[in-house]
Amino acid sequence: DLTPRPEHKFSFGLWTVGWPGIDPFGIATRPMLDPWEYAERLAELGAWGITFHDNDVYAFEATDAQREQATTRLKKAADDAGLVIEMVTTNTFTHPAFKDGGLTSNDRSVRRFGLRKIIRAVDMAAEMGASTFVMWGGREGAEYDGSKDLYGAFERYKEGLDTVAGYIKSKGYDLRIGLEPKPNEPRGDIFLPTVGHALAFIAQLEHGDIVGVNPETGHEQMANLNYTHQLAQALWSGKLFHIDLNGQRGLKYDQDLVFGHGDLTSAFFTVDLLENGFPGQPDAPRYDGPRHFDYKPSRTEHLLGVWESAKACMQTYLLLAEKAKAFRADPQVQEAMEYAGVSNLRVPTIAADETLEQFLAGDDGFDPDEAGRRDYGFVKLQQLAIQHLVG
Ligand code: GLT
Ligand code: MN
Ligand code: MN
Ligand code: MN
Repeated sequence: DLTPRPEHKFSFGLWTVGWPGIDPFGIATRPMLDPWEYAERLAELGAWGITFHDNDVYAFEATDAQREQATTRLKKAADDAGLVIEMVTTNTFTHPAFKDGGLTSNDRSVRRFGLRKIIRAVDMAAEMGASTFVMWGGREGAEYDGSKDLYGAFERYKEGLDTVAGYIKSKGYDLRIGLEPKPNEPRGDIFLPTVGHALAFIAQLEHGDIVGVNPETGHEQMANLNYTHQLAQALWSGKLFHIDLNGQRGLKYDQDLVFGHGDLTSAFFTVDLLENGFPGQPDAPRYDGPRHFDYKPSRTEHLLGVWESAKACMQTYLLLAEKAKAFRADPQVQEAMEYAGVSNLRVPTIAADETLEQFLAGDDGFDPDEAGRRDYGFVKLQQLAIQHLVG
């Protein structure tokens, strides 16, 4: 059954379906609706949640009264439609003031303004009942290496994150921060370019316990990385707080295609990890958060195509989920996995009751040549995945 239902936890950024097609070379190709109209329509399509930036809902220059009015209206629309506002984020990239960043701008007055804007959005996120606060530092970076005090940039980034996370704790909000890595675009080089960099940065924070990652499919692929491996490492580290699913075809500009419209085989294994966890590892963490799509309906599509593309994201996910279940349940696959040694990797290399001396004293009668002649059968296993995927 490929009908999206609330239990699937599908959610969409309002800026995704709400993108009117403005790109660096052209103006809008379709009208912009009010935020609540997108929310209502997404609920009809079977979505469970929505997410948004402060300025997706009210203008950068909105008065307090205007902010209040817009967020109240959106919250009511979401409640009436049965939608969860699961994540909220801040826009610290559109206004020209942020052209050199929000938390790492060379201009201290911009950093102070940016930090206040982020903290105001944290209050709004808590009011909306969100559980995740995403921070995508798209403008935190540089085009020219000489333009930044790089040590200062990391210090200020840390200062900013710790201030926001410390504020969340001091208020007792039930919110966690998801840092979203991206290697480039709009900056030539963005700080925290990949999941690995974000995890290493989080380890340096004072309040890193409530800071994790929000990896986006295309962003990791723009860095030529394996998205599923990035998710796996974040999960293993207990830091996979949120996800942005979409599609990307190779090393080029950020395409934000429909989920599965990029590297389909990779998408299959992404869904396999999200749906099946780490099979054979009962104590391993599982991701049970939102299946959040951060894509852009292509500029060639009008409103009909916007809704078709949102449906496509959810349908592709459900198709892949079915196939990933069937893949894992297939006795031929299980046999191929045994042959490949997949379960062997779960066995600790040194036995629990073995001392390091005992370990170093023996050689297990190991024959390197024999090990070198081993056939792993990974190709056969992959072909079984392909059979499930396209069969
Ligand atoms: C922007 C970016 C996305 C981020 C959003 C959150 S903003 O659209 O391209 O990848 O997830 O700030
Ligand atoms: Mn993107
Ligand atoms: Mn994007
Ligand atoms: Mn994203």
